[in-house]
Amino acid sequence: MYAQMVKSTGKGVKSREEMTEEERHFQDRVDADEKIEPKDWMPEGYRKTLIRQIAQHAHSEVVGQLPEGNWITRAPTLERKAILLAKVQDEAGHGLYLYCAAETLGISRDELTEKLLDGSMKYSSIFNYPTLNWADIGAVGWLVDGAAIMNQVPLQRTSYGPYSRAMIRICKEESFHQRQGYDIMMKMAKGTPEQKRMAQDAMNRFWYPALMMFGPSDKDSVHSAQSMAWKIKINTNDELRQKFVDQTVPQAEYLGLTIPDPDLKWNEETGHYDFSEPDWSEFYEVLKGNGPCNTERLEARRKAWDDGAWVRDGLMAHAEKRAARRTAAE
Ligand code: BYC
Repeated sequence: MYAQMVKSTGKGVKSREEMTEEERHFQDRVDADEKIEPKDWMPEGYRKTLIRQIAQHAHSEVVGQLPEGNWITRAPTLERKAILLAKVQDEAGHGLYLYCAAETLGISRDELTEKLLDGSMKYSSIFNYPTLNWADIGAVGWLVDGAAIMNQVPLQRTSYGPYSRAMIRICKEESFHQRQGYDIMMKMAKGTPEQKRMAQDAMNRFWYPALMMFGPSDKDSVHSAQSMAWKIKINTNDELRQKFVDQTVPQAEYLGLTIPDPDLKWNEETGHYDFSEPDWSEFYEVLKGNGPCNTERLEARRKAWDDGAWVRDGLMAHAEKRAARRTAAE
């Protein structure tokens, strides 16, 4: 498997001969599908890549609450409000499991938050797009959570134990999220002509940003080769994007919605849909901080961090007092 990987994607991955004894042993464990646990020896690059990917994912869960939280007070019915509230709370939970998984690699949650707020760590590009109306909440659940699951189901088999275990629970909840999004889209798409128009408009705006969630095309992906050799990633970005398109097109057809891509068509020979690539220059602009909502999202997170300072201080003071009392009693 490892040899195959190096041959197919090559770049930047050490050959067995270039590895130290420890690295070879580590790679053998990964190849044998053994889970790597926090106290095990691991290459520094493995630790760093995991921290980057897990934290980026955790930040995405937390920032991802913002575009949806925006509609909790305006949900059309009490039932929809309760469902959306539960979903947004789930995202906070996902962030928590992931921050805990990252902490097992020797970095604190505070440090990770600071890196998000100073812009040195990323979160998913998708959350820099606005949710303009209720149909967008359907599109986010269906397309964004749908893309997230496509990426996250294989990550249940990732080589790092705490990450893979966090992912198992997250995936269960994400499936519910995707279904609730599709349910909203079904109501809208089968509703009045105005509701159908809104559903189509949401689809038009979220389709390409959802495709971008899988990251740059394989030829431009910086980390894929090494991350796949270490089984931090199980599939390439393009493989997952293709799977997502193949899964989503029939769902859109069932809704009676049109995918905003005139070149989308079924390819008999490959057994997959051919589709147009997203505008990668837009993707890189969003990554640089120039998406429609980058500034607003980071401002909201900075405000939440500052507003929560008194809670963190209070908890620390309480913990210190308890520790002092315990020491005095000993
Ligand atoms: N957004 O070498 P590549 C969710 C960066 S869903 C921003 O291919 P990699 C949720 C990448 O970090 C979303 N940045 O990278 C859903 C790298 O830059 P750096 C979260 C992106 O890591 C619903 C550069 O581009 N899911 O949470 O091998 C509701 C080159 O890319 C993006 C995850 O994070 C992007 N879309 O592959 C609430 C899943 N794509 O770091 C919440 C775990 C790429 O070198 N993550 N970049 O400066 C992964 O599977 C991988 O990290 C990715 C990227 C497939 C995303």
